[in-house]
Amino acid sequence: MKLLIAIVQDKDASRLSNDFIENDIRATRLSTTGGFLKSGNTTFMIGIDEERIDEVLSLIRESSHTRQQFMTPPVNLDAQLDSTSSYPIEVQVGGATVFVVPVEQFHQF
Ligand code: 2BA
Repeated sequence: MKLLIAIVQDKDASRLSNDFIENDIRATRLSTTGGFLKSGNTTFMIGIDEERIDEVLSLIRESSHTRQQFMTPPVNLDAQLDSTSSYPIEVQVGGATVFVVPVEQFHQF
């Protein structure tokens, strides 16, 4: 068994959640926050047999979209006055970030 940790954008999470249910894939959905943009995203924890990893990755790939987002960097008071550092910058987010982690033991009591 492996644990897939998949970080997806909130806009893609509902569809992916439904895809998991339709395909009998057990998942736990967590509300998380991106460390860089400090905006909400969704993290799925999926315990799955090794032979189904590709199936899960395909579902994640199909439902996760790349989007452009804007973020305003924090103002640096030490910077020179003509600095453009407080202007919004465009950041590309997604599709999905996925970690595949070995599972030593799995119990359900
Ligand atoms: P955030 O940390 O909010 O990052 C959002 C997007 O901002 C990232 O998209 C990336 O394009 C950009 N970004 C992140 N850190 C940056 C930096 N230091 N300088 C410039 N641009 C930066 P994604 O790479 O698609 O990541 C989407 C979300 O996935 C991240 O949200 C974070 O929650 C998670 N994530 C990505 N890589 C991760 C990693 N190695 N470990 C843990 N979480 C990760």
